[in-house]
Amino acid sequence: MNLNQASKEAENLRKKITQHNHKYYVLDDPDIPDAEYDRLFKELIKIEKEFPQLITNSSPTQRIGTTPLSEFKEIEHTDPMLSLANAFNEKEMQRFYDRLSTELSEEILVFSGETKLDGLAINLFYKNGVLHTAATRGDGFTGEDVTLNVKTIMQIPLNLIGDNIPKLLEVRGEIYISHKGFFELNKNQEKLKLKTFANPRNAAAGSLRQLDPKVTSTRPLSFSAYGIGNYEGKLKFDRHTQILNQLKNWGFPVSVESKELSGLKDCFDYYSHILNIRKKLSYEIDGVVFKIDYIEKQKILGNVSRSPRWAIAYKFPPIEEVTQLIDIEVQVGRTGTMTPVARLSPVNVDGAMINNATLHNLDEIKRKDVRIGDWVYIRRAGDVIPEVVSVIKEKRKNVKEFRMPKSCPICGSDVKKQKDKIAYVCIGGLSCDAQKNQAIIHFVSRKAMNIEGLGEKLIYKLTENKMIENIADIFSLKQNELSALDRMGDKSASNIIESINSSKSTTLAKFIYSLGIPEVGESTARALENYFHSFKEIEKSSQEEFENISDIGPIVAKNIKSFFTQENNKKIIKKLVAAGIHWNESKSNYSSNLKGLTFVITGSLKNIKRKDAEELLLSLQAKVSSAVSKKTDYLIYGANPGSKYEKALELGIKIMNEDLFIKMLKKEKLIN
Ligand code: 9MJ
Repeated sequence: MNLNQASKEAENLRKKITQHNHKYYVLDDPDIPDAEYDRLFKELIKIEKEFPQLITNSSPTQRIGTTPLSEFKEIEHTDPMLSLANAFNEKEMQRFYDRLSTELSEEILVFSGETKLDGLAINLFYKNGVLHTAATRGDGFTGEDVTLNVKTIMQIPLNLIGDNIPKLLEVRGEIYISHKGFFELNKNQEKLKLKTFANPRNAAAGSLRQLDPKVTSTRPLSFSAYGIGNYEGKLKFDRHTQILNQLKNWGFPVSVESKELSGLKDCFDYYSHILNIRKKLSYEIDGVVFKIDYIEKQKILGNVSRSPRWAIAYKFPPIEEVTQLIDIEVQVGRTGTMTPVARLSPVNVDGAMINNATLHNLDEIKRKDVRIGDWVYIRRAGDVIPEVVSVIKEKRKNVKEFRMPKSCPICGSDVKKQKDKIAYVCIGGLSCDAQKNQAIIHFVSRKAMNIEGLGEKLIYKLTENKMIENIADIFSLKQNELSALDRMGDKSASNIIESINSSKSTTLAKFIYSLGIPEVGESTARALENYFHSFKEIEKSSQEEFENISDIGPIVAKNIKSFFTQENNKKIIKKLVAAGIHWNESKSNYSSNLKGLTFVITGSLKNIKRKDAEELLLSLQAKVSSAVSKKTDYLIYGANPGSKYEKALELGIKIMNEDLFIKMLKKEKLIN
């Protein structure tokens, strides 16, 4: 065989294998015996061995990469990955329907009804029909590059099949593990004396986040497509149901339960139907999703913050089981809060083994009258912490009442009830090992300073040996001190020092988040960065100033102020900065003419990404809204602006095209 013949033959075999993969893994309907498939595969391997120059990245022989990664790179989604707003009962569903009905001036709304898979959202990016990259949702704008792992999932086509292959296509869907896959995976993990997974969702996440694609390839991961992001192609789509159908034609598994629905009654019937068949499904779902079917109408409704206004997840009620409560212990959190936790006789709640459940606080224990030895109902909903719902009083025998300890079980300090609050706290502060350790664990976590290799066990060891007392001490650790620890090699110690050093370059938001200010999560930290752009400004601002920021209420504002007032915190921050932690404050100390103005962006922008445009506006202390109203100050429009443009004209709102907007950004010296 010469190269030319080999190239043709390899192409032919790849096409055949791709078709058979689709029939076997997606349609569950193979039309050749396994032996015949193996013969085709071996034939392709033989040609590729003889002519290695013919191997392509998307060849079916290249599903399992050979070299493990050292880390996942970040990938920016070209179109943000939104998450769904939830409805938990009929009333909330009705309210959603009424709002859309009013806004669209239509009584009967047409929806695509879908099951809501409980897995991990993923973005598959295809260039000219070939899988280019795959990324997790991350924060919606940027995710982790898990391409090599995703390529091992047989249900995901490496090459699209069928006609009208688009130039660009982002496929959105869920990676999950079926009940059967989960059961077998855990059985195997037990056999290998490895950690078992609490539920299919965790198992899917753990399997996808393996640095070695060989490991992922052994995990029973499945995929289901439910939408698209960025798309450039010949076909035009008017309806979401059309998109689902086309995704099927291009070779993706799409839920067979998807259905077109008209009106609210159809939606409620669909919900009841899926709830009825839920137990019979081979995978876990936690509700149903309703999406406005006509794309034009989706555009009219737009998005709010990170959720489409044209879709909702109507969640199923949580699942409950009965078990015996063996004991109640208290856990001491990062801020000293004592949370009573029920130790349970292990019970399987909808596929997950539950050993512990939260009792929230002492008031809750009293209200529910929970006693040690009681038989209790345990509730679990999706990925949230299981909780004790109620007690079966009829079964009560030989029980003991729980008392909140007077001293902290970890450090022995006094326990006090917080003023005006229900929580009991250990007053030990950072002298309490539990708080100390939890504060450090939070500081190094992925979304905070992201110091890899500094796991919980090691942190406990370091504090126990008095090698670190607080978060700032991490930066004084020496490699030889680390490698002197039990079971710590030179290489691991040097890796840890390296990740400590590389963590020093961070963002202002991540740094604020990592400090562990009570009730300051990632989004509040980001709001603080967007508003102030300067750490010094944040440190010296007043509670009132914090309250000016939308999303920050008086309690959080007070927490922030009081955090920066405490001497001990000031000392630690000083040390952290002296250790070399830094971030970019280039937009700081800037008072723009746009402060406080509200902008709406519509249509497609050519020269700037919408997310970048929004972030630049936020950095100028302007507000960005998704809907045009009397409160809008400016509408920025790109190509095909649609109804928001009309509405802005109607309301007499100032409008500016993309070019003018870019000029304005240049004037504000935000871009060159
Ligand atoms: C799930 N999880 O099954 C969406 N989803 O649509 C379905 N998730 C979704 N749709 C837009 N069926 C954002 C998320």
